[in-house]
Amino acid sequence: MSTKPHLISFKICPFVQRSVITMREKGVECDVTYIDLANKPDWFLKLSPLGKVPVLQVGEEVLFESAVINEYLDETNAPAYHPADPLQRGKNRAWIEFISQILVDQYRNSVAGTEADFHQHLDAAREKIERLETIHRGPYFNGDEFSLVDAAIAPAFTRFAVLDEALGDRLQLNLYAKAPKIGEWADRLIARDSVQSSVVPEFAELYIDYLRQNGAYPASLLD
Ligand SMILES: N[C@@H](CCC(=O)N[C@@H](CS)C(=O)NCC(=O)O)C(=O)O
Repeated sequence: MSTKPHLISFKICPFVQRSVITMREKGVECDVTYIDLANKPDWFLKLSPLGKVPVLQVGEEVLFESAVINEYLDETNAPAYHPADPLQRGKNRAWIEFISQILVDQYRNSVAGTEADFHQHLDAAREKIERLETIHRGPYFNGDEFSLVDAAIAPAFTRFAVLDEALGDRLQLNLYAKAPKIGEWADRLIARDSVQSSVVPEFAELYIDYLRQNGAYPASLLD
């Protein structure tokens, strides 16, 4: 039997991507099973208490919630990406939760059915990005070293970049106009090997297809 952890994934899930980035950064190998969230297998529902990915199986044990999985990976594979100081570690955890809300805004923005909804959720994400601008140290969230906060936000940058690449002239996302440090952070993280290799090669097509299948406003601009 394999001793590698087993990740249960959905190819375009940003929360799964967080854990894959952490594994890539730390050189942790894992087995991956992709599932279709529109048709969840029974074995998955038995494992995942909330019916959500990511799930990480470690031997007979099951972990869920991306922030928890990332802390487990961090604690069991050096070097540590969470600060040693309890106050700083707590702050990092708090900002990871804040960034989870950007992922929610980003999801709602991308699948919005109308232009008004699209802008409402884009504005919510932009507001949070501008707030991050006031506390971001650079080049990474805590300064020189990559951290779990960097792993947490990179999937948002990945998805906004795909939308910008496909539809930038029509959508005018302008996310970083008032947050130049966050714009640089996005470019730096997107260029990182761990982030590049954290999604399947056909990610951009799958993502756009998903928006089309969901009747999303941004996808309607492609036709
Ligand atoms: N808080 C969770 C969020 C995970 C999540 O929302 N995963 C989505 C896919 S990106 C999911 O599995 N959704 C299935 C559902 O809600 O039915 C985490 O950080 O792991």
